[in-house]
Amino acid sequence: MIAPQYDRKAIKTGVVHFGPGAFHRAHQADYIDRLLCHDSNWGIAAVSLRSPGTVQALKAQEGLYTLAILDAQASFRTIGAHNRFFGPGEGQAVRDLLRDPGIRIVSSTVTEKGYCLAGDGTLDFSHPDIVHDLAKPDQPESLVGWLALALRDRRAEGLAPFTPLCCDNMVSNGRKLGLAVEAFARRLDPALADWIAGEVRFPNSMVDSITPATDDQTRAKVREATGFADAIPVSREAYAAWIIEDVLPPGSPDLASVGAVLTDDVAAYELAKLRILNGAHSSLAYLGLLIGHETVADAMNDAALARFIERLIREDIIPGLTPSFDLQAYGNEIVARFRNPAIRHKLSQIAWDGSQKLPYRLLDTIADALAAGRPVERLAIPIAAWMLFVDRQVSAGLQIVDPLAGELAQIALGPHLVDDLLALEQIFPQALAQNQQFRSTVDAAASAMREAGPRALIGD
Ligand code: CS2
Repeated sequence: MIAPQYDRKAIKTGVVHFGPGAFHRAHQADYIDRLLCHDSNWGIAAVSLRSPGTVQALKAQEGLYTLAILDAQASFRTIGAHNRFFGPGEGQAVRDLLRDPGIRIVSSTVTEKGYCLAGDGTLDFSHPDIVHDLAKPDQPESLVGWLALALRDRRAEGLAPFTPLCCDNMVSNGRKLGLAVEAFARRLDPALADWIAGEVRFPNSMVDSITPATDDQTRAKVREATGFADAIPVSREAYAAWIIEDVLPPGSPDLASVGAVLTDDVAAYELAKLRILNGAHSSLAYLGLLIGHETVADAMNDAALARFIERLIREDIIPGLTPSFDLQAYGNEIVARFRNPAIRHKLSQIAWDGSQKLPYRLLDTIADALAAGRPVERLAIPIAAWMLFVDRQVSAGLQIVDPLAGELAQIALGPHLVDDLLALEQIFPQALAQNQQFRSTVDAAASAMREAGPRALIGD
């Protein structure tokens, strides 16, 4: 294994990261690893208080693991950015660390569901983790509870706050997290909530790099290329982008020096990425799985499906976006990325957590199209495909990975699949669910798909 090009013993911890899964280790940790070559203040503490797996494995490898960049040419690097590790049962040590003024960034990739938000994007006070954390604010389970506790400690000790940096795929991710933490704190101590509102920056950020889950094939590839039997390598495509709202306070890591973009206008990039890339990804996932494909690249090799996705992007998604940059070129680049044969990105991975992903990825586009009088027939097809996917999983006795899995399964077993799914307010905002045009278009697409199969709808 090639060791990182900096003195790991000299690294101080400056970032605490909640959720050190594959995406974090392939994306943010890569930026930080390159930063550490010229600034040793930004080692990352990896925190995973619920599942021990990754943290244990990271510890066992002294924080070192391989990043495989799989594209036209493959390359392999050793990342050594993590220098502290906290798993289940180590909450007190995390609390102590978060008091350290050297910690400037508390970042997170806990997936959409990890923020405990309701359908309208505000904190869900009925979420069991939030109920728990309000009852026991010193022993939080949720990220929101953790941030509130750690900020409370900082304030009590007269210290400056750290900057929470949300790195999950949600519209206005930082703002939503900030409002959630403030609302949570307000229930406990209004003065703390005011301090959070006034002193803490919650930058919005857009993160992008296609990162398939690590499997035995990834491990074998890494072993063959590097000779290192890495238990936890990660792989991604060569493309990576990290766009961060330019509100980081002085003393923050210089992420721009390693290629992150700091800008006042994250919104345009964020919306374009979520709606084009993630919207097309989810559409490919549900349609591709119903047709019988396994990976994104397989699905893109299906000429009719690829044409459908390209039209969806060009004729349905892009017209709803403000053209602040060349969206067609951006869309074409995304389609080319999907075709990358070196990446085996399973459609089933993208299909997970549909209830959390559909709103930002497709439903917002549909709502905008309806408001502007544009057609929604094509956009309704992936929604119908998600419904039939849920139905198929349940009928086949297969697992649905989704925080609403219980509700979804119950609906799929009943007689009114489309109506009952549309009634789930956590997914479909009322105004959309009650829109007759939307309802009838989704209903028609689901019936046609059930009778004639997905190919009948995507065209040739
Ligand atoms: C994917 C994303 O799994 C998914 O749902 O759509 O993880 C996607 O690969 C990334 O957002 C790309 O940046």
